[in-house]
Amino acid sequence: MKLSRRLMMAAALSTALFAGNAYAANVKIALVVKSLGNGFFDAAAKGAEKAAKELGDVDVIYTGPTKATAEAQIEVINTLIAQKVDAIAISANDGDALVPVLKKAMERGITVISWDSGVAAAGRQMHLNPSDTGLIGETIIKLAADYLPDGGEVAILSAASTATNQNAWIEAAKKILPEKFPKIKLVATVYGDDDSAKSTDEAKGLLKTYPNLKAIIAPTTVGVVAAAQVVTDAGLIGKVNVTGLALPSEFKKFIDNGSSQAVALWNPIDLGYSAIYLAHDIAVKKMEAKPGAKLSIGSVGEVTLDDTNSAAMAPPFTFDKKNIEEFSKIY
Ligand code: RAM
Repeated sequence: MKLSRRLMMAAALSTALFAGNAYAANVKIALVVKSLGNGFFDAAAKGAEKAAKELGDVDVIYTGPTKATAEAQIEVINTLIAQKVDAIAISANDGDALVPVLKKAMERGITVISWDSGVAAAGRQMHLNPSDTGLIGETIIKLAADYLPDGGEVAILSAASTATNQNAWIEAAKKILPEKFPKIKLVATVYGDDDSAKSTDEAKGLLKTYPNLKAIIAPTTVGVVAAAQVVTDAGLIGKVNVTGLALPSEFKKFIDNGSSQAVALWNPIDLGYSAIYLAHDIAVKKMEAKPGAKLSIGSVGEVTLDDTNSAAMAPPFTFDKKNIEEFSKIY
């Protein structure tokens, strides 16, 4: 009896060693998103699972609140701290409000990184941007300007008013507007909170308040769908062009029906993959997040951290009539 138990233990041990796992439990990494039910984050979660499979010793906890608010994310993070996860990779609804709770997580030995929408430097070890912020800001204006040779009024329908990523892109867009797109007049910026109903109301409000509006720019995959649906339902196809950042699988129908000429985005699967990969390698101390560090991200490649420990991935990609069909099958 004793012998066979010892044999069984030896067998279990060699299996663990063979798996490269040396007794240790898997690395538990929480992929915390702005809100659940958002197709963009579901695509990122697919990438997260892909990374977990390749790394072989990761359990991904895909989680987030139902509403895209900082308060709701704080609750989620407190639960993850109590659960003793090894790492948190978060897309933040507010870069400052989350700092205290994320500091608490780091004090307890949890690795914290932000991705997509950043946390202020004090609340994370590194931040991964999907692309260069200035380039995204310019892209969202250009997408509208390309179809407005005579210029005209445009408005922005954003996500939450506290969202780090959208606020940075809008700021960058406003900066280059006068110099590069002097004929484009930005008349308003409104916030749909990455909530379909609120985004719909805000888009309707824009059309009512600005009868000469030529384009709605929504740098959010939730807002852009809502705006295109509103323009379609209002019979304004051809009068108001909807553009911004859109997930091809959700947005193809609006390129098809002409309510939008073109939109842009990056690969959300690669983004989620990278977030898990980096959180893992920092958590297991394979690499250290410090200015100038070159961090390798499996099949995605490599990024270099700047002096705020932030890095950016690839340039945004434009989707229009010619290619949206192909990309709609991927994400
Ligand atoms: C929404 C979210 C996300 C943003 C994309 C483009 O899904 O606001 O943070 O990166 O749009």
